[in-house]
Amino acid sequence: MTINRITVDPVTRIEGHLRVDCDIKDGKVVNAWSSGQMWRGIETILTGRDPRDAWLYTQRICGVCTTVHAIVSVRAVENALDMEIPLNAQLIRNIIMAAHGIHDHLVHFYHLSALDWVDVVSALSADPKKAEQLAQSLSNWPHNNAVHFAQVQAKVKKFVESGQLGIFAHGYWGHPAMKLPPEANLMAVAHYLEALEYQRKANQITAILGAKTPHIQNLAVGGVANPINPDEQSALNMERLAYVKTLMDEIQGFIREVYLPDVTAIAAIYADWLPYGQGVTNYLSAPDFPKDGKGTDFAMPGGYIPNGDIAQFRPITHFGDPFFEQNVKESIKHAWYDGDWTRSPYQEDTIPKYTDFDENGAYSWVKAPTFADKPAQVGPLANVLAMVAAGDERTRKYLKVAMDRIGAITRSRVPLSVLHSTLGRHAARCVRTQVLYDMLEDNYHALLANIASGDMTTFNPPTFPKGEQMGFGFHEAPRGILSHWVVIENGTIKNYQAVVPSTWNAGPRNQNDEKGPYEASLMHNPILDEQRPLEVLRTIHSFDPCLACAIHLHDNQGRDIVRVNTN
Ligand code: NFE
Ligand code: MG
Repeated sequence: MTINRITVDPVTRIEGHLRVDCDIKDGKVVNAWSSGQMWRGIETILTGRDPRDAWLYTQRICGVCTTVHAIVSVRAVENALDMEIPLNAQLIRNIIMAAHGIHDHLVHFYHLSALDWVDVVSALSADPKKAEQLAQSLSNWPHNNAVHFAQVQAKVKKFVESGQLGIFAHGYWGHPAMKLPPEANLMAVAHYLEALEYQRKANQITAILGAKTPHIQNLAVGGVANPINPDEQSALNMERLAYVKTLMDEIQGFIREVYLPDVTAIAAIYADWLPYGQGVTNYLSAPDFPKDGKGTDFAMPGGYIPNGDIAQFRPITHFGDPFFEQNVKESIKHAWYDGDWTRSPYQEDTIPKYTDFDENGAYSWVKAPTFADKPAQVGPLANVLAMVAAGDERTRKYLKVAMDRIGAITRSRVPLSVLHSTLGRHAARCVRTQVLYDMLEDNYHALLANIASGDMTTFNPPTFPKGEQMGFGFHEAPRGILSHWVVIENGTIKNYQAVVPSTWNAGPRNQNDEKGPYEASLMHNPILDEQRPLEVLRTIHSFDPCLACAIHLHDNQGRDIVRVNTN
């Protein structure tokens, strides 16, 4: 049999520019390459600047995970200064992280990836009454009724008849790998549209506390800039906090009664896909939602799981944990940079050297990170596995609900091992969202209780000693563990590096020529139609790629990395 090469460039419904190449033999992927096709220069401008300003710049690395590069930047500087922040500041940051994560996961499932499984055009032939029966068998969501479904159907019909599918243009409609009955497709399209509303409500919480979104404005090295006065007109008063609670109550129903039933129903109906997409099974995640000002006690555990064996889980236990610091390296052997080294982020340089796409040499702007010298998969699946390994009760509860639902539809006992897959990443993201909602509530109530106790402090001013300090911060961002690494000298930034979730997952082969997580997960995926490689999108989208995050060039000498003549 011949081997055919397919190149998907660019992969759409993601952030940034990603190219994926696959070799296909006998209808299966036998080799794969992931290539980041864009690069930028955000970190270059940090050298020589005030570390207190870094978060405002780093946050512009991405317009999707907007809060995360801000949070982790202040954490890195606070770690370098060995600082503690006030409890109120930690709780306000936690609420922002939870709300942003929920928003991000809803957008990912419904708007960035569901249409790999849901055929919008097929929804037109659904019987709204039967769609109602199906939807009501899955959940008590009040909008799951025939009248609403018929309205959605009429809306989509208008799109199709006009020949302008708009947001639904260019999907692989009618593809032989699409398996949902028309009624399930109609229900899912209805929820796609509703999810636009609910992701916005989650994001409003971020905006209320962060002053705006995308790109919050309320952080400071040492805490937050939300003055608290529960009675007066101030940045954070009872009226604002009550509004946050109203929004929380509104999004809870959608998370529990729509997102979870939808993901588990789709996973069950596509059970034939459960064997695909495993890839790299070393999993890395960060503990997050600190309960104290110092970051020594976390509500969501994280750590490292080698070879998919949760019995070997080793937790990361505190901000500054050397177990994390000493095991992270990046390799540039297969990336478009000058040299061939594998180094700790503190010691990296970034000198571009573009050579065109050379599958045996350099073929990506993304570096290849390793943990303990091995590639690692990051993201909600890594996070959920770590929480299960650490015995987190709520994660176990929601995971059981999800697995039982899949089991009820497939009429089988579904082992946890199915999570190591394309669909497993969706299921884990959904389970994580359930836990994030609990984090939102817990931190909201903790904030109110702490304010009620009379504590109004939100900021501890940092002081910068002479000489050199090094530090790193980590955060479990929506796409996985994010870390920033900073070297400060006499109060200014000497070196700054970010090792980002999509760098871990989208990275090319590493120093030992081992495949990165995207590449490895594509192996053995079935490809029914080489002209329309829907299956490649399914597996790649399940990671929720963000290429702007993955490649953020940095030059610690402050030289120009690129010159663009615009005349
Ligand atoms: Ni640009 Fe991001 C997240 C970060 S990355 S979306 O989550 O950090 O891969
Ligand atoms: Mg980097």
